[in-house]
Amino acid sequence: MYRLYWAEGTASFAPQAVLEEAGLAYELVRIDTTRGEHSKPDYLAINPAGRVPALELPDGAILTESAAISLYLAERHGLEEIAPAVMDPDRGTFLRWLFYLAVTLQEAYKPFYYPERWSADPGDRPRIRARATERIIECWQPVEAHLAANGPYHLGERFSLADIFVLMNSTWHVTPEQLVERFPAVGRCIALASERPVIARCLAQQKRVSVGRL
Ligand SMILES: N[C@@H](CCC(=O)N[C@@H](CS)C(=O)NCC(=O)O)C(=O)O
Repeated sequence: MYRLYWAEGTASFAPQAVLEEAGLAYELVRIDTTRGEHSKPDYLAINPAGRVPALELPDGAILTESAAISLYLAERHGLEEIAPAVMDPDRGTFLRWLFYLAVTLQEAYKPFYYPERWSADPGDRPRIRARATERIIECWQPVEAHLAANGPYHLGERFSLADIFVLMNSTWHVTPEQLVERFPAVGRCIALASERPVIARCLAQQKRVSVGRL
């Protein structure tokens, strides 16, 4: 059985959504990041980077990195509809956006949430966060342009893992209503993705945990 080390409001959302899309049995292990459990020895023994998510495979091996875990699971379990296979004409566009969302957009949120990693001087924090806020918007712009021209999903009418990553990134936005107001094509993609039963279930679970009702 898979074991997903998971925390609400984190990059564990996408791997969980893929496990659910595939209908796989898995154990969900909550890492309470609000109490710093991701930095404690028990979790560091699983993921020495101290980041969530991590996936334990049935043979005991550990995978980290949300995009790698998600793609691995989708390909391993034949979810070719949401992860176009090697010879699929949509493969290139799919990989382009999956990587962009995981590597560029996702990372743009880091200085906002962890400004202390960009400067040891606490006085620098407001400036780092202000610039991160601008940078986040810059990084959403190409996503909006692509979805406006090719949407509603990244692959047109075909829902994919890339759309799960857009939704996940949007949950990190401090003012999601402003994000969708500014980027309507992103808003439409997120709204459609959220209506899918599996995604709705994962979102509801995040909410339940956030208000202390796991
Ligand atoms: N690139 C990694 C990023 C993982 C990551 O940074 N997760 C955040 C939560 S979204 C985390 O564990 N933060 C704790 C920390 O950085 O100390 C992935 O996509 O899995």
